Amino acid sequence: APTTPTVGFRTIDLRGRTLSPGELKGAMPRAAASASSSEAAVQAIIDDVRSRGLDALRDFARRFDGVEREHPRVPAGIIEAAVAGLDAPVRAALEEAIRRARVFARAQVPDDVEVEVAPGARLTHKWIAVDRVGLYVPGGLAVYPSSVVMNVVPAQAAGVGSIALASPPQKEFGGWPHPVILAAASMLGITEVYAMGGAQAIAALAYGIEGEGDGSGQHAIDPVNVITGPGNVFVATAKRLVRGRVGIDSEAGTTEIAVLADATADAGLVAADLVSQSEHDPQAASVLVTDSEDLAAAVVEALQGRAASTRHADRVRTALSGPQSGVILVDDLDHGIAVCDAYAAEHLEIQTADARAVAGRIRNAGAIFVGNYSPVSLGDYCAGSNHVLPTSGTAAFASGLNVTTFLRAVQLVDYDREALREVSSSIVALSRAENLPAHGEAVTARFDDAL
Ligand code: HSO
Ligand code: ZN
Repeated sequence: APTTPTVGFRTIDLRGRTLSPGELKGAMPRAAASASSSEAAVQAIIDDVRSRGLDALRDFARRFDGVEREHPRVPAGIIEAAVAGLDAPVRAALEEAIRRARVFARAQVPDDVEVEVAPGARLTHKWIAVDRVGLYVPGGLAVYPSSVVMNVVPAQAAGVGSIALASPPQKEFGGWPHPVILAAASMLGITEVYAMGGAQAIAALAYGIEGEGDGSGQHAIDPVNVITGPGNVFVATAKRLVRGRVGIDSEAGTTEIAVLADATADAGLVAADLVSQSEHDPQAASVLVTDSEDLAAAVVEALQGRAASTRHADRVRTALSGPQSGVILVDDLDHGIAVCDAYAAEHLEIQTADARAVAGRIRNAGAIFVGNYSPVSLGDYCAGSNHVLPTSGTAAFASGLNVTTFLRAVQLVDYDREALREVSSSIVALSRAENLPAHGEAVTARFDDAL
């Protein structure tokens, strides 16, 4: 008899069923959207940070993080010590991760577009980086120095001039963020780091924090224009609540992996990849989509062994057994692709014959991992791609973190006299149609000689 609890990987059998797009979406293994029950609590935290500033941050650090300190700014000496104490192989790995991420991010920088829509009528679509950004790096069940790289590299490639980083204070590290997070920040040239987490960190970045009443008028923390980075439900809710005042990236919630596999897939590898992401969180989602009953059975079998022996066995077992995880049986590959598009996974692995062609047909996913040698773990750390990706189906309309997250496009309008004269009657006609004649008059005033 097995001494370890089994993994209850559920089965959703969609074979032979014709579902409408709405029904198909409803059939996906997703936990009911976390209600906005926390919204009022999060708004209260934001309001408190706005009105009491540093005092509020101090209180929240005590209450939520069990940490006592005057100011959240991480002193240079603490960052230097973290760099000095960095394990050599970890440093080398971070360097490689940064190098690859920079190559990809720099290549993403879009060119400005300049056109002449008529003689002398010039338009430019011009990209400009936002002035200042706040990057959030979580530190809950795990700490994520890799997320420092994922946030900072595209912001720098975009040309953002001022970057602040926030990460929760860790009691076991003297109330500062995890030293590997500090070291990673320093390797990227980031020195403005704050030990603050949760909704209070998002509020401080969005609204800024006044300095102590020393009459200097100096902000202790300057407000930012854009906040990015993954976080727990409080962080995600806070980002939603401050949106509008600042820009935010797409919702990067609890991690998800979907694998589209056929009979040619290696069940052991599929299981390894499903387990890898489920170690993030008991709520993590691991989904297998396949037209092969034999493969499904082999994966479920392999999951039992892996789940039993892995370090975070409890978390993994809970995640795999939850309603958000399981195998979806489909009729064939076309059906599988439709199901993957309906699910719109944060990460989608393609482990089928001709994986590249199949990947080319996928429309909804945060990131697609093609074939046997592109596991999600590669993308989590060292592929050069970004691991801050849209979750819970938002990949149907949102993108993962990238250079354009930190850019705006300004439209430059540059007509000469003749070019304006050319369209003046159109402007007058439309301004009359909208009962806004002064709009037309602003144009005809330039050609009074012609009236
Ligand atoms: N899979 C996570 C990112 C991560 N994994 C960081 C390990 N460290 C969300 O994409
Ligand atoms: Zn991961």
